[in-house]
Amino acid sequence: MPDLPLVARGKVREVYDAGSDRLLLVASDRISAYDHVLPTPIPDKGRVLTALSVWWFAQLTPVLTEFGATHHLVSASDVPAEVAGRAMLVRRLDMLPVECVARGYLSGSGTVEYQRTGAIRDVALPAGLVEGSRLPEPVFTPSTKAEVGEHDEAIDFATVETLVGPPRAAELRELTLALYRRGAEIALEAGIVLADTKFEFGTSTEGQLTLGDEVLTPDSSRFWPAITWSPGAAQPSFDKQYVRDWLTTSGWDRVSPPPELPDDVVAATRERYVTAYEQLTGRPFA
Ligand code: Q0T
Repeated sequence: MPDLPLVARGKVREVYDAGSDRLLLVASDRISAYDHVLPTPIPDKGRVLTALSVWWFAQLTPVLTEFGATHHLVSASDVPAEVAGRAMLVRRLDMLPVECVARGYLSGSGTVEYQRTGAIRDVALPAGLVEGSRLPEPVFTPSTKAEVGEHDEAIDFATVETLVGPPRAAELRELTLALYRRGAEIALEAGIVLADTKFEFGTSTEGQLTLGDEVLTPDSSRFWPAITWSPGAAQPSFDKQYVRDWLTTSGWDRVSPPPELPDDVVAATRERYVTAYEQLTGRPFA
């Protein structure tokens, strides 16, 4: 949409070339569920997720500084008018080919692998955990970005070492866990369980380890309301529960193109994103 060369288009956002060593990340109002992008946008989703990410970059700066690292955000205000509020001007990085996942609770693909093997790749876990259980310690469960349409593939730590070298691999694991711990602590104070999240890192032109992408949003993380947290069954998703519940009862087969969402589901989902932002930041969403 801005008058810049498109570099990449994802399911719910776009990346533009913004000149020498800069990119413009633009979040859309599109929402995905069950691996499909829905035809109905959620008004303000792009602005809420961008504002949340910007807020988290500031919250996490002390952790990054401890590790001699930084983040890629340059400005969320110096952006083209057409995308104001839902765009971030960032430093262009050499991205590391590892999705840095931290999990503090068992869920999703983590539960599936744990039930089969008692571990997630090379990370052994205690017996008796169920969907939604809090882990004794947060764990680093990296993955590789899959080809378009495929799911990310879990990899073991030795594979991370092969991909980025042993010293960088160790740094990624420790920094990922430190960022997750701080993020989960802040979220829990606001009544939100941060079950897991995915970070992406790169190196700056000067060689500094740099946190990229969007951070600790509902699109890159699992947020659960703390008040209903109850291990043993799937936890309600903070943001998409109304959408998933409605799609389930709609009769959609999860294969055909998904149906349009009704207005009440759109409104309730928009409210969930705004509530997540306001609850976490303590600020009204403008
Ligand atoms: C990236 C260089 O393409 C992506 O999403 C699909 C639309 C994700 N992605 C981001 C980069 C970034 C960032 N963030 C950066 N700062 N520098 N590349 C590459 N892919």
